[in-house]
Amino acid sequence: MSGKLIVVSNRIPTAATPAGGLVYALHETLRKTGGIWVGSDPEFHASPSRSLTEIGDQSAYRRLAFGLTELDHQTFYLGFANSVLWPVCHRRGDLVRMSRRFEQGYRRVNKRLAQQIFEVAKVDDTIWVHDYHFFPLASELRKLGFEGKIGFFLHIPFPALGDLGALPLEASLARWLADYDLVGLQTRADVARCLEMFRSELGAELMNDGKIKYGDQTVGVRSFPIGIDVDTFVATAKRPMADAKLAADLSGDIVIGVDRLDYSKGLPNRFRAFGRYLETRTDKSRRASLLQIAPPTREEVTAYQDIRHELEELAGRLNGENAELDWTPLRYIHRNIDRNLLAKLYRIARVGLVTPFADGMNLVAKEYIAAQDPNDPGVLVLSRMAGAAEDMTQALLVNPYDIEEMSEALTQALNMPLQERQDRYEACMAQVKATDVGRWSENYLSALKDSRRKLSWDSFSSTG
Ligand code: ADQ
Repeated sequence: MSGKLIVVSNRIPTAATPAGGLVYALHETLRKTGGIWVGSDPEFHASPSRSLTEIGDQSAYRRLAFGLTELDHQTFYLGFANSVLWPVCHRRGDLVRMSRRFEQGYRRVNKRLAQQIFEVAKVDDTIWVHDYHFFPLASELRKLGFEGKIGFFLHIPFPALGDLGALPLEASLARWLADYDLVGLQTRADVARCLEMFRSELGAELMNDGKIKYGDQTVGVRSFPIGIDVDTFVATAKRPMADAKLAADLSGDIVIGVDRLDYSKGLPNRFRAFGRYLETRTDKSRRASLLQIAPPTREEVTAYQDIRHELEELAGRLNGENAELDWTPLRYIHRNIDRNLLAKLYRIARVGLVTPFADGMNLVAKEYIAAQDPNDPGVLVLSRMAGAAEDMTQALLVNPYDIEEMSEALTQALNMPLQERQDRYEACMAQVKATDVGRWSENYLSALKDSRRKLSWDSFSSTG
């Protein structure tokens, strides 16, 4: 890469060395290459100034924050990004909330951000934009005359053609995405949906080299399944738990779930499936516990308040009906947990229960596998609807709408012989290693470097 790398994401990490998969990987990439990370800082409430503001430690690369007004927060972030695009991409058109103000806020923030980035970008720089908050950013940068490479990576599922109808007409994903050089998606199924969208678009053509021709430019669409920082996670999980009392309290058959409290994660059905498992188990002396860690997220959005109430009611009922004086079947923790402790909790859990209705990838599935003891691994029960299921086919795959099937999978997982657990673990672990997040960002950036937006003659004959 000749110029510098500019990463754009909704949030910017404020810690000198951020913890956690994706943020850590991007931090490491920028630390090696130098460059700029642009994002909004939750602590930075100033009204949007014309230029980006330097924040945090600037030693290895620069961190530049953009400000959001209260109106931007309501319309761009809570509104269009999280009450329109998020539900559409997660097949929940019924939860979409429409407002012209949302669209205006989304366009306003993307336009302003493009201007702010244009001030610091040179033509040989590469801009890597992350996620659904910024679909139109490349279009806005192109309007300003930026001719350099711009890549996009979507972390959440690419919507099905039928679901795109729930977007306002002006929000044309095809038009917006065509202004990038390379669109990265999580899975092959996402790529298929994205190509289907382009195929149905007047003026877009699929070229011989697999790229999309749109107007006088081309865009590449490819899958880059994201992963975790495997070595760090394995090493953390191996260290013994510091709190001996906690380790003793958590003995027995622990089933673990770890998710942001989001309606896409399928938590109510997970609780129901666990309740069904308790009801139907033949050995009543066997006391499995579900440890569900679900920190709050986007609590100002009504759909998130509703899911919280539903879960609290379900948890109360499940414990009321099944608990004994010395046994609480469901422990439901509504806050963040230190990642070191999280890795150890995964390791002691006999089952990792990951049952989203829709999920771009789901890193918890990969973290659970990486944390296991290879000599005595636990079992991953994984929704077929998670991107992770495309390659982790040796997990126990379940339909997250089918309570009975999930309850049976729990029984199977808790009774699985050692040899089968090891075989399944090894197959899943091979996939986790193959998608290590460091390699993911290298692969993406190298493909972006090789991409070319302007039409070349060898790609000219179209396949319709
Ligand atoms: P998320 O929807 O946030 O990510 P996921 O991939 O599971 O979903 O990542 C969550 C991360 O947060 C994991 O690293 C997990 O350990 C951590 N986490 C969750 N609950 C926690 C808690 N209580 N305490 C501490 N840490 C917690 C989006 C998409 C996914 C996609 C990722 C990455 O929705 O589909 O896999 O981006 O691309």
